[in-house]
Amino acid sequence: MSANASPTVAVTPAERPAPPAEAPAIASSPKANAIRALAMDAVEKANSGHPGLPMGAADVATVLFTKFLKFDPAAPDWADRDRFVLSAGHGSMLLYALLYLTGYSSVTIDEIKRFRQLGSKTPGHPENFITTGIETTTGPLGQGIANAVGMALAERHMAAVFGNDVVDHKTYALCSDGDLMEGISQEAIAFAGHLKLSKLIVLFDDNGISIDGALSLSDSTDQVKRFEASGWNAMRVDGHDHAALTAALDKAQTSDKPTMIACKTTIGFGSPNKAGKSSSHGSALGADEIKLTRARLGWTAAPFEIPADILSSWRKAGERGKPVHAAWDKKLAALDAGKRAEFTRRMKGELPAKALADAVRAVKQSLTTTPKEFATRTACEFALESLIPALPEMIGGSADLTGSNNTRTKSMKAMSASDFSGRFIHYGIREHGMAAAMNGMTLHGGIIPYSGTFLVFSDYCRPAIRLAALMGERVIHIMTHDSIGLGEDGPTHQPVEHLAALRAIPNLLVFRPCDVVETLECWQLALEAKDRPSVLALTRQNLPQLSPISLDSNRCAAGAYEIAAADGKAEVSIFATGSEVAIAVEAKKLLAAKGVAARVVSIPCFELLLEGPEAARRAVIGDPPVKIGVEAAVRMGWDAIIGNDGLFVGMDSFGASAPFKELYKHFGITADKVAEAALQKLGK
Ligand SMILES: Cc1ncc(C[n+]2csc(CCOP(=O)(O)OP(=O)(O)O)c2C)c(N)n1
Repeated sequence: MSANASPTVAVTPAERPAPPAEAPAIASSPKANAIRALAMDAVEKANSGHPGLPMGAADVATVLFTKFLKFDPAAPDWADRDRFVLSAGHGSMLLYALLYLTGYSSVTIDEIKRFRQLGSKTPGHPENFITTGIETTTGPLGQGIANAVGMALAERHMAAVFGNDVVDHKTYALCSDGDLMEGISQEAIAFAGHLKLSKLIVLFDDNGISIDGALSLSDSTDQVKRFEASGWNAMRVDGHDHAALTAALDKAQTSDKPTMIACKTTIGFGSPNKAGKSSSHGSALGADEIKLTRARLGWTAAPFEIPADILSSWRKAGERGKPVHAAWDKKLAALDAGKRAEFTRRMKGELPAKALADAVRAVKQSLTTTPKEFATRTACEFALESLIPALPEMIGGSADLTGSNNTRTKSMKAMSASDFSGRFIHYGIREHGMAAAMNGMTLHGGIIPYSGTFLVFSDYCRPAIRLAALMGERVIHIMTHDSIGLGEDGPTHQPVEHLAALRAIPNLLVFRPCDVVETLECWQLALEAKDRPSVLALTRQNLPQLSPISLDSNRCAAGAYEIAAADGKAEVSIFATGSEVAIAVEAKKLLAAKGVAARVVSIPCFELLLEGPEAARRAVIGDPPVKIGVEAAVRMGWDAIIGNDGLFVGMDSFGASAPFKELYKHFGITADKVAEAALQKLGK
């Protein structure tokens, strides 16, 4: 709470104590009351949900949606619409009410009646893949504001490339105390302030209440000062005073910095006994309290009914964007035809198929004549040197590990507050903020973002990666230093459980290529996976070029393939990923010297193998007497391939600090150990 700080705009309202049960009617906006009534009714009917935030933030949302937000309910995907992110996703009824009232066809009154029911367009938290008009999936607090930063950054980049005539919109986010308490919000705020994302406007629902009670139980941050310290323009307003809100939003329109407006509100506004209390946060008000609240707000319509004049004035607000949209269509039509086609292609997320195919083929051709012994992180940079010129939508970055991740090619200019046309982003040491901003960039459209950090820090990105997978968004994470093979940095930096943990996320592709050819092919697959995120786990240490090159096909597309066939009928199948494929190939030679025929299968992507046709899976896994998995990581997940009686050579503890070759020996991940294990199982 920040009651002692001086206001920048309008008045700082006094604390509003909850009024007694018999409180008299209060002056309130009928439009905002429509939101309040819908939130009360829907939560009551579902007997589940969060009425407090929608009731408290109804005035803020009303001013924003009726006076400022540029949108067209008839064209929810209009490229130049303002983006609105409800970062506090638990207040989903605020968004559903707004979509219904302004006239989006996705949310009807029947859908509001089906709030939180199976198959409805109104699930507990906003899901952008379910309900048209919702920009991003929120619920895990803090993600939305970081998504908004990515959206605002994407807007600046696209404007730099295609011009302000066709790209000129704002990004608004409504955040709660919880959003701003989460650590990710600091990453997002600091990054946005540094980049002077002046078209980003955060509306803070400053109600001083969270689930446990008053915010004073756990926080005493002055949020205005905090934002100011991060380079924002910040102000305080009475969040129920439409004139004050309008003045603040007006001021934000021309700011040269991102703006935060702390809107002092009362959670559960209008409820005589629950307003200002955490009891209105996350459960139905109850029939009696709803009755009292209606009386207090002067709301006489039946449940789920919006009086015609109020609905009509909301619908009129929804029509505001129509002429603006029509004018924009003309601006798009006036663009040079090539530029227009490119803008449209990029916003649709379509790849330049021929350019990509040509780039991949050219690199393969060069590797046919000049094989490379590269670390796969270097192989990644090698691939990027050809992919970056071919795909202008690729925007790279790193969380301060650029030289280690090899994600920046020679031609890439860094993005900055004074030049957003660059294609490389220095995210700073902000892995979580980076991953969430990348989600926002993809959601904005026109961009395929890729990151860089160490695989061990995928834990720091995980909540955002999970949401990318849930939303089905193409973001690509380059995660290097993918095992004990990173050596001397030791166990804090050596991932052992991370591959398994990432493979556990549904809809995420986890690639671990074994050499330069597979790295290129995995890049191609990640780019082509329009509806899912990918992680590429890459090595620090050099690896030989082992994969046979197929100019016209992508061997990694099946998830696994036989990289070295057995001489004769295989007694042993060795399955390996990434850096351990070379070890498996050595083990095969050792077994051959003992008269044992072995084959080696490289598995660059478990998901593609396990999702693929059963016959292909059976064929590549085969059924030899001995199956061995080799991966410098934990066994979890491997039984799907080697069976629970399969052998596994990998890690079952944390690593250690030493040169990498010594570590492989120390932890027994060597060709000798693989061959030994196979011979023992065969009784030889
Ligand atoms: C990362 C995360 N942690 C916890 C929760 C559970 N949760 C939902 S709302 C909330 C806090 C509510 O306080 P506030 O953000 O101030 O929202 P308000 O009470 O104003 O609606 C919590 C802890 C969550 N959604 N996301």
